[in-house]
Amino acid sequence: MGAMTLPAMAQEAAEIDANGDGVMTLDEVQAVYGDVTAESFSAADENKDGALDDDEMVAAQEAGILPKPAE
Ligand SMILES: [Ca+2]
Ligand SMILES: [Ca+2]
Repeated sequence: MGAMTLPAMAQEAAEIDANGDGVMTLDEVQAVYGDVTAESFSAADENKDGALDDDEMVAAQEAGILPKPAE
């Protein structure tokens, strides 16, 4: 455990973003949260570009669309 200066959300997003391109695709999200459906992903993808950025991920977690990171 290091990087204590990073917000927990940013750490989690970095873990989900397997290829490090700054956005999370459905495949990447499902690799971490296997029960996330395409429907849930689409609901979280507010700008409908087919990927979640940090803001969309946080908003979706706050809205209960996607699971929050384990505490
Ligand atoms: Ca990615
Ligand atoms: Ca998006």
